[in-house]
Amino acid sequence: MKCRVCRQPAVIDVRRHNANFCEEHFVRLCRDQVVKAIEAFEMLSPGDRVLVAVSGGKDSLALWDILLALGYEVDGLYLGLGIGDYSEGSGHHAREFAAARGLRLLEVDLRSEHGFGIPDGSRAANRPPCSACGLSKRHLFDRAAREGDYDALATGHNLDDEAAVLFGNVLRWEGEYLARQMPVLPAGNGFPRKVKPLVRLGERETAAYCVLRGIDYQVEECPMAAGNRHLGYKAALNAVEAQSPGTRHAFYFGFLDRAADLFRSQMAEVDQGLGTCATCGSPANGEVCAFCRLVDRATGDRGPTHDAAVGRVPVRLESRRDDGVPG
Ligand code: Q46
Ligand code: ZN
Ligand code: ZN
Repeated sequence: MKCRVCRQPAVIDVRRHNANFCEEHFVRLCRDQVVKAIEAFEMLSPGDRVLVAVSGGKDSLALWDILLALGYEVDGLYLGLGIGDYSEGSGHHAREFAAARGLRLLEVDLRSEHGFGIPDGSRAANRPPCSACGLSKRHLFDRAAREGDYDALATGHNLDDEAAVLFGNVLRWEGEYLARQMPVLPAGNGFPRKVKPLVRLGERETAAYCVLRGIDYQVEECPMAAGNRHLGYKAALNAVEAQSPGTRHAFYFGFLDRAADLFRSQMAEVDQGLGTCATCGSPANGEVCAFCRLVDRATGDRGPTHDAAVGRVPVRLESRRDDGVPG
């Protein structure tokens, strides 16, 4: 097995590209794929200040490393979800990565700052954990990017994630979600610009990138993911990809090229009528935003915000489920 570029012994095969690579050229391939995505979708401009949502897993740490190598000014943001050992481990990996490189890592802790962790809060609010978690992440990431005046918020969603979310949304013809399933969403309505620079890399590649770069990441998956639909969609696409390498890429990028525009009008409809949350100042459908309503329910607070707004507004409209993954 020889590297396609230099003919030296290869360390990894990438079936989608029908090629093998040595360490140096694989690392270069990953960075080139990120550059390609950034340029094709005009995600970032040179000199942008970027905030990366860091979970301590392979994707977000690979993303942070690659954006730094490409010369962007990048800080990290870690959100403590209060999910026992999993959160302990993920926080540890995020902090280690930042400390070893002298990087700035912002931290928000759901339990100490908002009074609940995902397992207990979702139970109290009677919401599936990944739904409460996704809503909390979107809200707190957006808020941190806005308050820190970053040019963009970057997340580590990779090709496998995005294709699986697309698959789920297509199976149910979720027009609003399909309208938002772009690798870049412009700033506006109080939301920061959001970018997904890893959409041209699969998760096997981000894992290999971390190993080759000596990045120690959290391998353990979140225990709350077990049995969720997203994993089922991923498994289904893995089976198709194993039979026919390149199908996942063709499915996702074919959608972006040929179908995404058909759903755009639904995005505009959803964005109309967004106001400002009376409690926290974030964008909101109604008086109080979905996150503040979640906090009320998760902490059992039956104060005025709860009485005024809980249950009145369908959370799905405001929640802009644009980052796809259950989290
Ligand atoms: S962290 Fe959160 Fe994920 Fe855990 S609770 Fe679900 S959404 S699975 S990526
Ligand atoms: Zn090589
Ligand atoms: Zn709010």
